Amino acid sequence: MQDHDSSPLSDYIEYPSEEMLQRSADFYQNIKRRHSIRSFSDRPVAKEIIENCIKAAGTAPNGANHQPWHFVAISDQDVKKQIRQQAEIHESNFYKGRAGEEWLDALKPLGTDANKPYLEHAPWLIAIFSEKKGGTAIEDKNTNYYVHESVGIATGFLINALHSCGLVTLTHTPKPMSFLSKVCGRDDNSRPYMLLIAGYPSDDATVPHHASTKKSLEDIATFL
Ligand code: IYR
Repeated sequence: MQDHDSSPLSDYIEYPSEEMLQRSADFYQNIKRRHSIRSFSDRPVAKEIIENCIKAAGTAPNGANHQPWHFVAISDQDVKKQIRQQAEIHESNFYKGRAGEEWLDALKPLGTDANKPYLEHAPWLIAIFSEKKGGTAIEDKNTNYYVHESVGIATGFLINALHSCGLVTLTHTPKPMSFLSKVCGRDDNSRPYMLLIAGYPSDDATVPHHASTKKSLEDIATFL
């Protein structure tokens, strides 16, 4: 490797192989209880929990450590209302036909429609932005690399973190999402990536059967 500043890996933990196997099984059992939820309680969730989960997301691997993401965490009722209003306008056009027949058919077993009450009911909306230009310092305006991949992984970390502390989420991508930049006060350098809804499930929350059927290991993996 080329010469560069570094320090010894000091926080790595090796587990005995039995424990490693148990941990892999436990992780799977735990993550398979994650479901996209579309009915939220309005029970509040402490800001510090969301802060910790965003800090966890910020540790995701990314291009050249430029960390090309920004998270806008919204609990303000007026801002949530604005987001709901704008998202529902776009979703209404989408469900009225803009999506096309094939897409609408694919969504039927999920039961989704243009009505998005959870955008107002859930205690937190986290708007995730990707940053076109950046660097390791916040004021940098250099090229960012693998932006989509980096923000996707960070979003995965965030969903996992929220699930781990007992919250449910929904990944929401209203199309187009450009209205989010304005509502969240982001400039041209920020591109809306996803809106993550987070909170407690409502008492009558359901999971569509269609969404809980997962492909087998044989279908999703090849071992060579
Ligand atoms: N954004 C829309 C439509 C939608 C699209 C896909 I692909 C989904 O998996 C679920 C919904 C909505 O939120 O209703």
